[in-house]
Amino acid sequence: MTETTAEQTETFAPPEQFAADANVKADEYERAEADYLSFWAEQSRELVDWNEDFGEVLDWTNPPFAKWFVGGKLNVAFNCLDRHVIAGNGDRVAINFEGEPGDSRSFTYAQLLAEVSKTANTLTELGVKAGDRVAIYLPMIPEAIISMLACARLGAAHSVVFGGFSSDALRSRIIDAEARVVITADGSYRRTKPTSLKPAVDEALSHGDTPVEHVLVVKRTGQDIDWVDGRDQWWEQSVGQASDQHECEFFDSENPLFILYTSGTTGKPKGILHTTGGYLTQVLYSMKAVFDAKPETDVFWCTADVGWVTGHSYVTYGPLAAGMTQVVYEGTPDTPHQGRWWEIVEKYKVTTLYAAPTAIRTCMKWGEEVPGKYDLTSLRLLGSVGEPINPEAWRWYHRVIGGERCPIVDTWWQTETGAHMIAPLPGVLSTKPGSSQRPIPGISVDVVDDSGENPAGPEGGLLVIRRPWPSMLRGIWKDPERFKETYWSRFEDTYFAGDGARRDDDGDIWFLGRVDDVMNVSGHRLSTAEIESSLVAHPKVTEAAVVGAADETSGQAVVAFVIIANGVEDSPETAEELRQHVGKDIGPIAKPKKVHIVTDLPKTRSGKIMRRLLKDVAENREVGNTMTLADSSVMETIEKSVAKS
Ligand code: 6R9
Repeated sequence: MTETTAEQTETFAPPEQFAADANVKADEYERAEADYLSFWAEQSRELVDWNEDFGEVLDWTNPPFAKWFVGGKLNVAFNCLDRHVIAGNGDRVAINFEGEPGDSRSFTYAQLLAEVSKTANTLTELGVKAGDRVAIYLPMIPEAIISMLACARLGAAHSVVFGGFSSDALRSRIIDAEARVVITADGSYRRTKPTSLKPAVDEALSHGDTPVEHVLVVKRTGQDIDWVDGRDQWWEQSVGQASDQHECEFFDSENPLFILYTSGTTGKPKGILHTTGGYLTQVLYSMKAVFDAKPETDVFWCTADVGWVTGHSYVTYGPLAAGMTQVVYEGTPDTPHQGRWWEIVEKYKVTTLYAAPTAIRTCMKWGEEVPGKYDLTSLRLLGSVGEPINPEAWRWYHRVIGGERCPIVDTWWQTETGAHMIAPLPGVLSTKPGSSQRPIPGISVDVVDDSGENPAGPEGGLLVIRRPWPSMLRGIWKDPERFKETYWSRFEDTYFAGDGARRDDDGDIWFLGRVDDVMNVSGHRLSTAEIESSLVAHPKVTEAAVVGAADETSGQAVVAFVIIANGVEDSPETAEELRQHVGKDIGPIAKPKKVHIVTDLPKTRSGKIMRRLLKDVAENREVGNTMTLADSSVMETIEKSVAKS
């Protein structure tokens, strides 16, 4: 047996008590498979409060456009708030907020309902109606969650734009979604320094080409900001004075809930559209089955920002709809010290921690004595999301953070899938470091070869999803053709996820990374094309190629190869200027780790850039087969200039 197979067959059985108390038992897989539509209907009726019951479970007469829980009516915010208050749990803490500078606030379910009602009344006054779109550009503060729920309450779709994105990124998203209102803050705290947000909104709206009528501004840092009279309003004044009573309407199961933009293989981000009934059903089912949610006793903490899908499903909608007490933290893991996360776990007695492998690897680097100083015994379940978790990080997470007592659920899913798709059921399966294992009950996936006809061999193949699922994306905003083309054209009636995967001898799934030109940097999706277009838009650049190079901490790092214009100096300053340019243009996470100035790029005879070869260079490997290059000496020249820089 080779070392890798030995590693891969090592498993960790769930602790006995955990298995005995688990919400979901082993028979669920079979039960769901026997009739997956009845299974989802049953879950939906059990977990969601429907104001009017649905008829047909799934309408798939016009694939790939799905309708789930046809004719049912619900309100997502009612499910996240009112129903818990009605059930007598109004005094349960919904959110324990921890600000980066050390301020904290908590909201019970009754208080959160009052805040959301006030915000819904304010938005109504600003003209927001069911069917409209609202852009949310906020730091990780409770107002972000309150704003999302207020939109959901009104039947308006939100488009949350990550606070780390630039004004250009914000502007293009506002224009594409035709948002009428922007909710933002003066600024936020990042590594103890106040950073500004409102100026990016001002800049985004300064071209006069957006439909935005109002900007609602939360005061977070108190820094000086510009003000546009008639357009801008302080949250504290408007929401502060609004009534805390709001009667909600109930909307169709397929009413849009949100649009969330994500990187694809072309430069233009895709507006992924999610609706209400199916989304809430699967998000709630995953809370129950994968996170084994126990609302009376659990303290849930998902460390993701609401700017990403993980924050949508597992900060805002999942935990609140499930009636959990959760922790929301504004800042970075090492502010003001490297033990901040563990201090928070100890302070709030967190039971369920959901984080990204990149953060775990960073904590590993800081050393186990850091978490060793805190009491982490409240933890009972750990989760991982965003990228493959390498077995070494998995074991560290299991041993150092979980005290060898907590199962780890490695959850594979995407912005497009809305909720978990592949993850172990923690009370049922023996977990395996590095593998997401099996689709959750009710979901059917496969790993196929390039033709899509055959199961992939041991070296792996492409991950596909066989059947529609409740929380699937309903389309790309205003672009049905791109929706079909991107996900449903490679194989007929089968969803193509864009991920490479393989199955081991037990049938467990291991992810191998993206198979397209999408990079994964610290669990965030970035497209090579998007960064390349940003670089070539700079006057000093004539051509650019970007690759994701393996990186110990962030999974992948952005490495750019650029050809500069005549007369521009080949200097470290130029490279730095280009890095900063991308940071400003797209956002700090897109800033290349390295910019190599080169005189040529490797191209095929048909003119396609061979990123594979550049990746070899970026990862310090011997360069692979250059036979198809138009000019085979290019790679030597590139290697020489890279060695120099
Ligand atoms: C939830 C989220 C989706 C892409 C996905 C895949 C990668 C996410 C993973 C994982 C291996 C996991 N990914 N979770 N790869 N194991 N547990 O991250 O959504 O930002 O849309 O990214 O992330 O490549 O296709 P999103």
